[in-house]
Amino acid sequence: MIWNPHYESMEREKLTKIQSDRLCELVDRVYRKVPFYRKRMKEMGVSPAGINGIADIVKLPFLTKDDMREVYPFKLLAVDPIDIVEVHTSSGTTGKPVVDAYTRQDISIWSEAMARTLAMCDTTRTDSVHNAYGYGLFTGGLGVHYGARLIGANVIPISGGNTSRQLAILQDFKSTILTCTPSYSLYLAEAGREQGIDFKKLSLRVGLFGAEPWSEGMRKEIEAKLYLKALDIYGLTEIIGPGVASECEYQDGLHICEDLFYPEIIDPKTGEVLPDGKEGELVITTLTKQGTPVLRYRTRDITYLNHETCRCGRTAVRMHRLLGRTDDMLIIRGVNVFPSQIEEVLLRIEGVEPHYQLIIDRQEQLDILEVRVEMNEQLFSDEIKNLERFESEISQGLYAALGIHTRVKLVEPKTIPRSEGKAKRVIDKRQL
Ligand code: DLL
Repeated sequence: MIWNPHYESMEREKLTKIQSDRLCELVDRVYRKVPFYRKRMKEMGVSPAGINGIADIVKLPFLTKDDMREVYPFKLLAVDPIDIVEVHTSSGTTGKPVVDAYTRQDISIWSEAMARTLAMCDTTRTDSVHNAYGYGLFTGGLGVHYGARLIGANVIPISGGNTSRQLAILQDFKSTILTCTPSYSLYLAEAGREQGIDFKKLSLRVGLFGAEPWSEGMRKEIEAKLYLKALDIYGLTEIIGPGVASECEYQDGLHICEDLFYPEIIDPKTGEVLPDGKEGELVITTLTKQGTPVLRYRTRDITYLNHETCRCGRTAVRMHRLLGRTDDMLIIRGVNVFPSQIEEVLLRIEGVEPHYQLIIDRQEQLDILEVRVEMNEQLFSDEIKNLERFESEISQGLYAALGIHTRVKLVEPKTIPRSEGKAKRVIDKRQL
C-alpha cells in the first residue's frame, strides 16, 4: 500500500519543481531568521537571490556534526520559541547532544513520513504495533507512535526494556508489527526461546528495524528466528528522527521521502556531488521543516542512490542500506575496516550467533583487532579440534574480506552483552 501516491509516485519533473520551490522558500526563510545560516551563506558569497532551483543546492554550505554542537541548544531555531511543541535529542554520548525542535507542523510532517514508512508493510487500522523503540528524548518511540496514530493502527507504546513483559504482551495482545532495533529483536528471540515461546505461533508478520547498522546476514537471522519479514528503516535526529527513508516489501533499497528530505551523495574528502550508484556520504536538506531546518547536513552515513522506479510503483529515490559511517570506519594498521564487513563474514558461517564485539588495542605500536564471536550451544560443547577448525574458518573469511589478520576469540554462549536499544559493538581502547 502506498500511503501518499501523489508524492511517493510522482513524475520526476513535477517532483523536481516541488523540490525547487521548497528549497527557494527554505533558503529565503533561514537567511532571514537564522543568523548562523546567514553568516555561513555570506561567507560562501551566496544569498537567496542566487538560489533559483534545486540544482543550485550545491552553492549552499554544508552543515556538520561539529556545527550542530556549536548551535546547541537552539541556535538553529527558525521560528518563535513559543511555536515549539516538542523537543528531541540524540544520545550525545560523544559530546553535546543534537537538538531537534518541532513545531506542530513539523510533528505533522513526521507523522506523514512515518505513516508512509508503516504503509510500506501494509499497516492498516487492523494492525497492532508493538513499539519497543525507546520513548523519551530518543526519536524512535514517538516517531513510530505518530505514524501509527495517523494510520489509525493500535500502538502498544511498550518502549525498551523489561524483556519478559515484552514477550508476554507480544503473545497476549497478538501484535502484528514489531518495531525496535535489530539487535533487540534478536534478544527478544533468544529470551523467548528460553521461555519456550514458539514464535511461529505469534501473530507478528513484519518488523521495522533500524537506528543502528545491520546486515543482510542479520536480516536472515531475524526473519528465521522471529518468523516475520524484516524491513529496514532509517532516520536521524538532525533531520526528523525515523521516517527519512524506508524499505518496501521488495527489500531492495530504502525509499527516501524526497519531497520532504532532499538527498545528495558526496565524496567525503572533496565534497563533490556523486552520481547514482557511487558510494559516498549522504547529505540531507529538510525541505519543509519549520522549527530547526537543516541545510545540506553531512550525515556521515555511507550509501549510494538509485533513481530507477521500484517494482512497488514508487518513484521516490532509493538509498542502499547503509554501508557504514565515515566515523565508524576503523583504521587498523592503515587499512580501512567497517564493522558491517565483519558482520557479513561472521553471519555467513554456521554456528556463529549474531552477537559479536570488536576490541581494538595497540601493542608495541601495532594495532590489534580482536573479533569476539559468540558460539551457539551446540558448537560450544564440541571438541577442541573442531573449535580450532571453526576459529580458523572465521579468520580466513575475515582475511579474505578485509585483507588484514585479526585475532578471533570464540566466547561462550550469552557472554556478549545484549542491548535493549542500540548495540555497542566496537570497543576502541586506543583512544583511552
Ligand atoms: O536512530 C532514528 C531512528 C529511530 C531510526 C528508529 C530508525 C529507527 P539517531 O539516534 O540520531 O536517530 O541516530 C542516527 O543512526 O545517522 C545512522 O548512523 C544510524 N542509523 C539509523 N537508522 C539506521 C539503519 C535514530 N536503518 C544514526 N541502518 C544514523 C543503519 C542506521 N544505521
